[in-house]
Amino acid sequence: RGETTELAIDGMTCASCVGRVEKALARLSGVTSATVNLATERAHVEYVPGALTLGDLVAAVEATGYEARPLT
Ligand code: 9UX
Repeated sequence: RGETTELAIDGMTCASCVGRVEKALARLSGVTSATVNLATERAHVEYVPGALTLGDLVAAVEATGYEARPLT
């Protein structure tokens, strides 16, 4: 088990958005788990410590077309 963090995600309006954001995060090298909750508009991410920065997570989400803000 690695590091965990939460991101606030803006711009998701349907379940497919959730899938897109989860996929964008899970694709990053070092991410071991990414789950997105549409109701709370939050992403929960587990990753290998030191493998990436919060900025990398934010950039991956924003490249997919949503807004992201680290909560930790
Ligand atoms: Mo649903 Mo999200 O039709 O970008 S995939 S709104």
